[in-house]
Amino acid sequence: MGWLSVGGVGMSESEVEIVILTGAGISAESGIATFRGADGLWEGHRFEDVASPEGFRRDPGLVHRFYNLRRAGLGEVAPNAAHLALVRLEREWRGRFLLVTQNVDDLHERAGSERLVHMHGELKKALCEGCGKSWEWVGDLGTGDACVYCGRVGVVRPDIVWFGEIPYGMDEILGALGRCRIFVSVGTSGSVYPAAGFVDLARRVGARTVECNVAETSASGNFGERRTGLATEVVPALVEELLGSAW
Ligand code: BV8
Repeated sequence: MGWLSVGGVGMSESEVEIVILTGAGISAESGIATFRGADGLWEGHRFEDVASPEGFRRDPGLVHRFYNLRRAGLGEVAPNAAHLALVRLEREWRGRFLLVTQNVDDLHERAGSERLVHMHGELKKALCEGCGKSWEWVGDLGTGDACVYCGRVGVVRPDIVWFGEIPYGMDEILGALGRCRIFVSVGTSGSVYPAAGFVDLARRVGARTVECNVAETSASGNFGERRTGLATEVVPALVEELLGSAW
């Protein structure tokens, strides 16, 4: 077991925890559009209007269509070199590791990630607002679908965390952020909370913070380091550096 000098403090590698946060930018080179790369509108609707409980109550058919299109699109995309580099880091890093994604696509798990939290839910899951149960779902969802557990109709929705709803896995995420020595964000604009505040929590415990993005973001000033470039280029290079532990 090697020793690392983390900020001048000697630590055994098994103590060094890495937390990775990904956003839509890591899936962009796989062909999945980012949220704010476009004009932030979907079929003329503000994203926040469609991805909200109010939007779902107002027009469930529109919201189901928004997610059905994205769920169907998963069959046409594949993980890219950035997803695969994070799998290598998870498998070869000798300390603790947690990958938190804001993305609702399935590219991280298809790449092989296991220590993974989908804090904003998953396209390939359905949720019953009647009994609260969730289940795997790969086809279209609609207002006529019944809950596979309680049988109710009209209360089934995509298992997605919408604006104003509590993200999944927060206890695990906050625990890891409180222990981490390295925090890396990949492909996120830092425009949605609480994810956008994770870097501050990592800095508060003295972690090394690295932002990987193709461009500067409103959050860039909160990071100690930046790796500017395409995720498929900068993430494999950063993983190589971290595993070389020459830092
Ligand atoms: C919460 C699922 C409390 C849907 C998403 C008023 C009322 C209620 C809440 C609020 C309020 N005001 C503010 C809030 C909080 C709110 C919020 O933050 N609003 C924003 C608009 C200000 N947040 C919430 O409501 C959250 N819940 O606060 O509950 C709470 C808090 C803590 C603890 C307990 C309770 C819930 C928010 C979840 C919303 N759901 N997604 C869906 O996906 O359909 S958000 C959605 O946008 C994404 O999931 C993602 O998380 C988020 C941000 O998107 P990004 O991933 O960053 O993507 P974006 O397009 O913005 O950026 C892409 C980046 O990639 C860019 O920087 C680009 O440069 C880069 N890039 C592009 N290509 C590449 C690249 N980088 C590298 N390589 C490339 N090739």
